[in-house]
Amino acid sequence: MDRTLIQEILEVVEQAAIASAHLTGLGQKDEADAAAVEAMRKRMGDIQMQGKIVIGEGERDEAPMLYIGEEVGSGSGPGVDFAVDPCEGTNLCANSQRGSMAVLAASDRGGLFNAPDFYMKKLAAPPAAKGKVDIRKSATKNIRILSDCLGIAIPDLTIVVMDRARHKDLISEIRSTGARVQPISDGDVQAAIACGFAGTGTHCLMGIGAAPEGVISAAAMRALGGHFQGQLVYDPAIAQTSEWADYTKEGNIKRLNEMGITDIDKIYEANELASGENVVFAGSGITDGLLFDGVKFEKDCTRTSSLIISTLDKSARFTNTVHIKDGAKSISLK
Ligand code: VTB
Repeated sequence: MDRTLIQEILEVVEQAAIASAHLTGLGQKDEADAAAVEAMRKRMGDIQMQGKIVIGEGERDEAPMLYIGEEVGSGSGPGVDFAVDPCEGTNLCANSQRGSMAVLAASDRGGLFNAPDFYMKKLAAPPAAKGKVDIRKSATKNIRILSDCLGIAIPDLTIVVMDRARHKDLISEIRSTGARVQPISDGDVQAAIACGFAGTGTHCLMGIGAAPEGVISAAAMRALGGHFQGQLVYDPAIAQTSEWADYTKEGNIKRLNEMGITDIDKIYEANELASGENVVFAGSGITDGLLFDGVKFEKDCTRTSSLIISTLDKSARFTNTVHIKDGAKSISLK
């Protein structure tokens, strides 16, 4: 991978965000997702690379595009692996709520963990707490460590947790320390990455979300130097999701083993989930969010706001792009 890829990858997420944004607020989550998938795939096709989707919309038989194993790009050039989530937070997009975005992570061949479509217990925290907080420790202990590392009093810490039945005890425990809980309905990628920046008002992400999204968060946090750890969740009694109504713990363990994952309780560090020599995270807002704004449609242009974090040049670029319409007469500065 080289730096020229950064610009191309930016355009990939911008195009996906614009495509989904046309459907914001229409209550059509599948359509919003499909539009982003199509736009992402189309723009990827123009990149000189031998790209491969390692985390995508699912297996080939359940997803017509951006399925796991799909080859993307021109077919010549560097080998690049992609973990994509073209419309992260489809419910947020469909309901015109904050926090949906088009995201991907890219790395050299073999540089991203091929996460199964399972759940993952996650812990994300700012760079100052990297390696000090630990997913093996209790929430109470981690909050004390976080407070010490950040120099922020516990009552001033905000811990983001997905608003799910499985987190009832976790939320009670966090509140009992005096720290604030911010429950979110969706979008734990944005919450995890927000921990990597000071000033976002988000100090830590705790709890269980989807594993594929965990790899994308890990790539961003690795490039930022933030803390991220993940552990696969295979017990339906812990995940407490209707998605797994017909699944058993034993069946899930068998599925993991069949995928070659035998150390099922392994705790993955950010640099194991995103292990390539170089990793790039790219996200573009569909709706407004903590990190960047959503797509704005104007008379003569469309504006996108994005973030690219890259180990290639050790940068986090916040970009605003004006996409100019044919025949545009007036483009305002902001
Ligand atoms: C998780 C989370 C995502 O969807 O995948 C969630 O990681 C779905 O979780 O950020 P449930 O199955 O518990 O509803 C998101 O919130 C959005 O894609």
